[in-house]
Amino acid sequence: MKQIFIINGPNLNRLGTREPEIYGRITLAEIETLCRRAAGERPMRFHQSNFEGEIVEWVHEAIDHGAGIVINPAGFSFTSIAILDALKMFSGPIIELHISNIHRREAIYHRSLVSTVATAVIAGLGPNGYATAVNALRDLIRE
Ligand code: DHK
Repeated sequence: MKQIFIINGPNLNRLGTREPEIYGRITLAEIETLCRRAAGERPMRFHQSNFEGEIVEWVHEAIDHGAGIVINPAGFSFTSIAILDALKMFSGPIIELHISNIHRREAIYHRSLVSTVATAVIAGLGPNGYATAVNALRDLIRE
Protein backbone atom coordinates (compact mmCIF):
# COMPACT_ATOMS: atom_id res chain seq x y z
CA MET A 1 0.00 0.00 0.00
CA LYS A 2 1.51 3.33 -1.07
CA GLN A 3 2.36 5.86 1.61
CA ILE A 4 0.78 9.23 2.29
CA PHE A 5 3.21 12.08 2.85
CA ILE A 6 2.62 14.80 5.43
CA ILE A 7 5.07 17.59 4.67
CA ASN A 8 5.54 20.66 6.88
CA GLY A 9 7.44 23.84 6.13
CA PRO A 10 9.46 26.36 8.09
CA ASN A 11 8.89 27.33 11.71
CA LEU A 12 6.33 24.56 12.27
CA ASN A 13 8.92 22.81 14.40
CA ARG A 14 8.30 25.65 16.87
CA LEU A 15 4.58 24.88 17.30
CA GLY A 16 3.61 24.81 20.95
CA THR A 17 5.29 28.08 21.75
CA ARG A 18 5.07 29.86 18.39
CA GLU A 19 2.35 32.56 18.42
CA PRO A 20 -0.03 30.35 20.44
CA GLU A 21 -2.85 32.85 19.93
CA ILE A 22 -2.70 31.87 16.23
CA TYR A 23 -1.38 28.30 16.19
CA GLY A 24 -2.43 26.99 19.59
CA ARG A 25 -0.18 25.17 22.02
CA ILE A 26 -0.05 21.76 20.38
CA THR A 27 3.40 20.60 19.30
CA LEU A 28 4.35 19.19 15.91
CA ALA A 29 5.02 15.84 17.57
CA GLU A 30 1.43 15.85 18.89
CA ILE A 31 0.17 16.74 15.41
CA GLU A 32 2.12 13.78 14.03
CA THR A 33 0.29 11.54 16.49
CA LEU A 34 -3.05 12.97 15.30
CA CYS A 35 -2.04 12.21 11.71
CA ARG A 36 -0.94 8.65 12.45
CA ARG A 37 -4.23 7.96 14.23
CA ALA A 38 -6.18 9.35 11.26
CA ALA A 39 -4.03 7.43 8.75
CA GLY A 40 -5.06 4.09 10.26
CA GLU A 41 -3.59 1.25 8.22
CA ARG A 42 -2.31 3.59 5.51
CA PRO A 43 1.50 3.91 5.80
CA MET A 44 2.52 7.51 6.40
CA ARG A 45 5.63 9.67 6.19
CA PHE A 46 5.70 12.80 8.37
CA HIS A 47 8.33 15.44 7.73
CA GLN A 48 9.18 19.02 8.64
CA SER A 49 11.94 21.24 7.33
CA ASN A 50 12.99 24.86 7.42
CA PHE A 51 14.81 24.34 4.12
CA GLU A 52 13.08 24.64 0.72
CA GLY A 53 15.23 22.07 -1.06
CA GLU A 54 14.55 19.41 1.55
CA ILE A 55 10.82 19.89 1.02
CA VAL A 56 11.31 19.63 -2.75
CA GLU A 57 13.14 16.32 -2.25
CA TRP A 58 10.32 14.90 -0.10
CA VAL A 59 7.87 15.84 -2.86
CA HIS A 60 10.15 13.96 -5.29
CA GLU A 61 9.95 10.91 -3.00
CA ALA A 62 6.17 11.23 -3.00
CA ILE A 63 6.22 11.38 -6.81
CA ASP A 64 8.05 8.05 -6.85
CA HIS A 65 6.41 6.29 -3.90
CA GLY A 66 3.42 8.24 -2.58
CA ALA A 67 -0.35 7.89 -2.92
CA GLY A 68 -1.18 11.40 -1.67
CA ILE A 69 0.25 14.50 -0.02
CA VAL A 70 -0.87 16.76 2.82
CA ILE A 71 1.37 19.80 2.78
CA ASN A 72 1.58 22.79 5.08
CA PRO A 73 4.20 24.79 3.18
CA ALA A 74 4.01 27.53 5.84
CA GLY A 75 5.85 30.62 4.63
CA PHE A 76 6.92 28.86 1.42
CA SER A 77 3.21 28.78 0.40
CA PHE A 78 3.53 32.33 -0.84
CA THR A 79 7.05 32.36 -2.27
CA SER A 80 8.27 28.98 -3.52
CA ILE A 81 8.19 28.33 -7.26
CA ALA A 82 10.49 25.36 -6.60
CA ILE A 83 7.95 23.61 -4.34
CA LEU A 84 5.12 24.51 -6.74
CA ASP A 85 7.03 23.02 -9.67
CA ALA A 86 7.72 19.84 -7.72
CA LEU A 87 4.07 19.48 -6.75
CA LYS A 88 3.05 19.87 -10.41
CA MET A 89 4.86 16.58 -11.07
CA PHE A 90 2.81 14.69 -8.46
CA SER A 91 -0.07 12.74 -10.01
CA GLY A 92 -2.02 12.00 -6.83
CA PRO A 93 -4.24 14.17 -4.63
CA ILE A 94 -2.66 17.09 -2.78
CA ILE A 95 -4.29 18.75 0.20
CA GLU A 96 -2.84 22.10 1.25
CA LEU A 97 -3.25 22.62 4.98
CA HIS A 98 -2.94 25.77 7.06
CA ILE A 99 -3.60 25.76 10.80
CA SER A 100 -4.81 29.37 10.62
CA ASN A 101 -7.28 30.90 8.19
CA ILE A 102 -4.71 32.62 6.02
CA HIS A 103 -7.44 34.69 4.35
CA ARG A 104 -8.28 36.42 7.62
CA ARG A 105 -4.66 37.37 8.23
CA GLU A 106 -2.30 39.95 6.76
CA ALA A 107 -2.48 40.32 2.98
CA ILE A 108 0.96 38.71 2.56
CA TYR A 109 -0.68 35.41 3.52
CA HIS A 110 -3.62 35.64 1.10
CA ARG A 111 -2.14 34.30 -2.14
CA SER A 112 -0.74 30.80 -1.93
CA LEU A 113 1.12 29.51 -4.99
CA VAL A 114 0.51 25.95 -3.78
CA SER A 115 -3.27 26.50 -3.97
CA THR A 116 -2.95 26.68 -7.76
CA VAL A 117 -2.09 22.96 -7.86
CA ALA A 118 -3.74 21.63 -4.68
CA THR A 119 -6.75 19.31 -4.98
CA ALA A 120 -8.19 21.01 -1.90
CA VAL A 121 -7.22 23.61 0.69
CA ILE A 122 -8.00 23.46 4.41
CA ALA A 123 -7.31 26.60 6.42
CA GLY A 124 -8.49 27.72 9.85
CA LEU A 125 -9.46 24.47 11.54
CA GLY A 126 -6.46 24.71 13.83
CA PRO A 127 -4.20 21.71 14.39
CA ASN A 128 -7.19 19.36 14.03
CA GLY A 129 -7.19 20.35 10.38
CA TYR A 130 -4.38 17.85 9.90
CA ALA A 131 -6.61 14.92 10.88
CA THR A 132 -9.37 16.29 8.63
CA ALA A 133 -6.88 16.52 5.78
CA VAL A 134 -5.61 12.95 6.30
CA ASN A 135 -9.17 11.59 6.38
CA ALA A 136 -10.08 13.52 3.23
CA LEU A 137 -6.90 12.29 1.52
CA ARG A 138 -7.74 8.68 2.38
CA ASP A 139 -11.14 9.13 0.73
CA LEU A 140 -9.60 10.73 -2.34
CA ILE A 141 -7.05 7.91 -2.67
CA ARG A 142 -9.81 5.30 -2.28
CA GLU A 143 -11.53 6.84 -5.31
C1 DHK B 1 1.87 28.55 8.90
C2 DHK B 1 2.84 29.48 8.68
O1 DHK B 1 4.07 29.32 9.13
C3 DHK B 1 2.53 30.73 7.99
O2 DHK B 1 3.62 31.22 7.21
C4 DHK B 1 1.31 30.58 7.11
C5 DHK B 1 0.55 28.59 8.26
C6 DHK B 1 0.16 29.98 7.91
C7 DHK B 1 -0.51 27.91 9.09
O3 DHK B 1 -1.53 28.54 9.45
O4 DHK B 1 -0.32 26.71 9.37
O5 DHK B 1 0.95 31.75 6.61
